[in-house]
Amino acid sequence: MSGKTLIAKIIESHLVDGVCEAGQEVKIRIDQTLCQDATGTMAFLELEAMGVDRVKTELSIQYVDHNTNQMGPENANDHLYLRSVCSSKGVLFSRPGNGICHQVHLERYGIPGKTLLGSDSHTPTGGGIGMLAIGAGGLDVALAMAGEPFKLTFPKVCGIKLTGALRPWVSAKDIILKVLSIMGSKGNVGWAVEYFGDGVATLSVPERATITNMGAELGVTTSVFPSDEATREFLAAEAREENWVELRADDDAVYDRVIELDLSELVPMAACPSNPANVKPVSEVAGLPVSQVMIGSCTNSSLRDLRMVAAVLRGRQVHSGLDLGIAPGSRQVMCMLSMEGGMTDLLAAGCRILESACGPCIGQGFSPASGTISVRTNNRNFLNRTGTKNDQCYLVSPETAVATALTGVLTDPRELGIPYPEWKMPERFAIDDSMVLLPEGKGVEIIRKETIGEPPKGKPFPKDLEGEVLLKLGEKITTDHIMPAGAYLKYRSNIPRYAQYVFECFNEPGKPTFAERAAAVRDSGRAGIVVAGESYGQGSSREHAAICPMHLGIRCIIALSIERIHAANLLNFGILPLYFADASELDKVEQGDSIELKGIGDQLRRGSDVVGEVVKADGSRVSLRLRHLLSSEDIELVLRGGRLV
Ligand code: MIC
Ligand code: SF4
Repeated sequence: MSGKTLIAKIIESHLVDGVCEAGQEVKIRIDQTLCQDATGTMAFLELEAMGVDRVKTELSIQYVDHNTNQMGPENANDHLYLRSVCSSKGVLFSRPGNGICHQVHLERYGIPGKTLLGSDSHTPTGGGIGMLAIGAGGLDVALAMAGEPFKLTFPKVCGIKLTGALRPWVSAKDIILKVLSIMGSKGNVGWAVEYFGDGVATLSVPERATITNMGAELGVTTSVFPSDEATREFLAAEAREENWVELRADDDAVYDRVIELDLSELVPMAACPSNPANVKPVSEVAGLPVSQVMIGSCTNSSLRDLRMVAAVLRGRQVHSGLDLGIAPGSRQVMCMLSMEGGMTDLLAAGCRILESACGPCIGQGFSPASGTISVRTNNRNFLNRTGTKNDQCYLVSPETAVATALTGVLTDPRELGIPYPEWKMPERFAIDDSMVLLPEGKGVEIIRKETIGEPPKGKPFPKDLEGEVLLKLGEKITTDHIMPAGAYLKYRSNIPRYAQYVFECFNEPGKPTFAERAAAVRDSGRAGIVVAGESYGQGSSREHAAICPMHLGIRCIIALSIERIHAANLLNFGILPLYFADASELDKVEQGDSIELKGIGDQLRRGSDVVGEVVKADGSRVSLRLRHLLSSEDIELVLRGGRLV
């Protein structure tokens, strides 16, 4: 018998149903859940629709970090609703200003060996402290709060063996960018990543969390680090040493794939526009003129990162040709920086201090000027995500970001020629949980203002599916393409309004929008269909990328492959995820064609093959070979029209 991976150990200790073998469906108990406000309102409306009085997890927490702009009443209405519904249902509420969900959760609530399900794709940040932390759609998180087990495919595990130690000016972000350059951002569905080897001990928990956070960009289910002395040190500094347990894979654990990284060989890296896996060494893009630098987001806004930035900026000035924005990850980070004097260094250097929230990472302000380069420490640089059309966003480490802020051009920080500030974990962080409200329980009035609408209900599938191909897309279509955030984020609680922006980036001036075309097809009684290439639904967990298309009458997505969280969201909202049998089948379909799938329910139940016909504008017909990957439970779910019917 060979030894076990850490991921297998945590799954086994939470197993409710299924067999722990790669590719098999398992159900696991969820200990903790987290929601953020942009996905949380729907999750709680769904929880209410399920008739749940009180959550059944060990800990459930709602953070307000995404929609804090409050342009108009919508965001504040969401906050009021969330605050009241959490109080009534037994959920902690982290007030706006307390920080970004993943950073605060790591600091105050993450526990090694526990399972965490979050309605945000970067929930695997918790893997930095040894949790099995997974992102999911809001409805799946609502089900977990209701006490239901979470269903996942037992992953194949890629072991990443770290040896050596990072050299000065090379940091955790460069490790995950290197991993992204090896594994890519597509084709990793069904995998999870586990870090092991001597190099692990050289990384502190905040550095590990940078790596597990951006593991989301690989498209893997989760990423996990062992829980060791460094984990104990971090928990002790958070006055939570009692939460520490030692956890690691067996010495003879067998991984489905092993990647070896000698940390001492790594160099500063940058993810170039417009995908996190489009990675090059910074030296290859050095010298590009930059109009703004943004240091923040749940990837790189810990005390470790910002202390380093403050130390570099001490006594120096941000280059006059650019703006440097800093958004500390949490109130704790902000307080520590203030107490230690780092905040004064940042202000004196000419930084723009932004709220401790997601902000620019999700296009909420600080958008760059058109046609200019923005350098950010975030995890995603999908086209237009900064809020500027056709943006050019480079993702880098805080070291590269601060070097760039000093010189005005993309700069390899090793070229700065100044000593690298050393990082030491504080003995005690500034702990203050007063911005986390504890629930009061039953009897609390749930405040629902006029901008908060009900989640829409699904409709059962017709016997024969007949529909129009409204859009034919290429590969790596992200949920940001499907359902843009930025300026429209405030409509998250109003599905008909938000649905107007589905696939907005593909609309052409002077022509009907996607939403208008889809609604017309829906109102004529036909189904809407979207086809795409590899890796459809990358990125954000936002279930709005399924709910809003559902509202517009989309019944089927046919792609070469679909990412995990998005495929689950489609099912939850009664949209059938199908796959082309091979790339030549995709070539048969054009936008404007009709597709007929006769006896769709019977076909799904009979096996994995689905056959149909493409009907061209001139009435000619071509046969179509498709596949599905649904369990019998999933088939009945989607045929019913999803979970909310
Ligand atoms: C993101 O980083 O894309 C988001 C915004 O945090 C999303 C959630 C959302 O769209 O509300 C995510 O990562 O899941
Ligand atoms: Fe917020 Fe950006 Fe992190 Fe998403 S990736 S949770 S928007 S900081």
